[in-house]
Amino acid sequence: MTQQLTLALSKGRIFEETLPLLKAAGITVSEDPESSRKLILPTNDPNVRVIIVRASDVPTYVQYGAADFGVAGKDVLLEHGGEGLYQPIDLNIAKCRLSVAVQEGFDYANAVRQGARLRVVTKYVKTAREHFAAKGVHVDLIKLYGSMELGPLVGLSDAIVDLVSTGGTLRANKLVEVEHIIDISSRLVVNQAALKLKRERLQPILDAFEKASQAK
Ligand code: PRT
Ligand code: MG
Repeated sequence: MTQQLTLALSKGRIFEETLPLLKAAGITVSEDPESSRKLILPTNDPNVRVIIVRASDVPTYVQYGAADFGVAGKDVLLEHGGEGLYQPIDLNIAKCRLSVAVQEGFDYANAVRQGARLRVVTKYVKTAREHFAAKGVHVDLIKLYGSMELGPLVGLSDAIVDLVSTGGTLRANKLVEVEHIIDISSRLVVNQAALKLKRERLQPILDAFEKASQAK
């Protein structure tokens, strides 16, 4: 019996940047998630399908085996915790960094030196808490789901913890990076049970992904 494989991806940059890796494994996705409303996309291989989920939900689908494997940012994996997931490959895609940023003119270093209690907005509460605890910075974290850059501009917070790639979004909102927390890229995550039960089917795809991502 041929084993069915389900791959969880999010729309946008992760889908776009995973396509060449899939191609290296001989898999082409038959529909474009940007124009299709379908959440289950067939591929040229009748035994491989792609499901489209929110970026932060990819680890959950894979953890519970609703998807055998998926692609998720390190940022998302740090918040999720990685339970039930095998993370064999750094795919070197969707690269960015997680940083602390403040409004231009706000003296972050001085505020920290004075032991001030800072309000920080972020989607990454767990990672941010660990970062500031390790540095001994006192913070009140406020969870947001998007547009973190707005926080300091409207007086919601002193700082933000968010992803930065070109820095254009910070610049457009008159914010400056004051601390680099961690470099981010996307990882392949595999359900631990699927790795054992579907190894024969999964391994060639993992090998192709690894080879293609090292070539980048
Ligand atoms: O958008 P949605 O709310 O559905 O989910 P999501 O934002 O989690 O998904 P998506 O597709 O935007 O991001 C998926 C993954 O891409 C993230 O988990 C990261 O691992 C990775 N990634 C790489 C990024 C960026 N680069 C990035 N620049 N994710 C988000 N951004 C955002 C950032 O939050 C900020 O608002 O882009 C803005 C900054 O970009 P620059 O270029 O202006 O610095
Ligand atoms: Mg986004």
